[in-house]
Amino acid sequence: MKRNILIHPDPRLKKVCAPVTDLTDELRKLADDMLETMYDAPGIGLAAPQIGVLDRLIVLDCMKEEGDTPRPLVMFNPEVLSASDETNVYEEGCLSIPDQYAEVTRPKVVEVAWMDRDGNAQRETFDGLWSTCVQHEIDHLNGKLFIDYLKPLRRQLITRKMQKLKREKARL
Ligand code: K1U
Ligand code: ZN
Repeated sequence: MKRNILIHPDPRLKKVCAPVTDLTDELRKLADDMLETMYDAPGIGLAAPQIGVLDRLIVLDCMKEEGDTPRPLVMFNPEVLSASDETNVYEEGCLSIPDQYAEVTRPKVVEVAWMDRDGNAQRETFDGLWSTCVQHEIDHLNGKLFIDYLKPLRRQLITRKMQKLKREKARL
């Protein structure tokens, strides 16, 4: 089932999410719904708070080129174990901040641990777009948006645009 994606500003997007302690069928269904919502958007990642659920759950699939084999990843309680000193700049977007893009500098390579859909512990090193995306999604779990890396004036400008967008949507 496709879920509704919250648009910034929304207090739920600023919350620190709670760790998942018990992997239930309800949470597996939530992960499936998030993948469906992400692919439909379309996006390369989605975090549970973006659909109003304050649990530490993210999904991602950065195989975005035509003909790429999909690689959906479901991560409960993702954690960055180590990050490279070398950084990378990527022009990021966010499904909760539609049509706004900005360059964000992040560690180029990160090692991440998580629990998968079957409850197994996983660990992997990510580089390139996968690294950018997994860091962006983990930020969501800590109430942080990519615009929080920007200068205050630029952030305020984007926030005002989003407030206007939400007012227009509410009028429809
Ligand atoms: O978390 C989100 O809001 C999803 C976001 C993830 C992301 C994008 C860029 C850099 C870091 C993290 C998106 O998926 S925005 C949409 C997007 O980037 C995209 C959509 C279709 C094809 C390719 C990319
Ligand atoms: Zn986002």
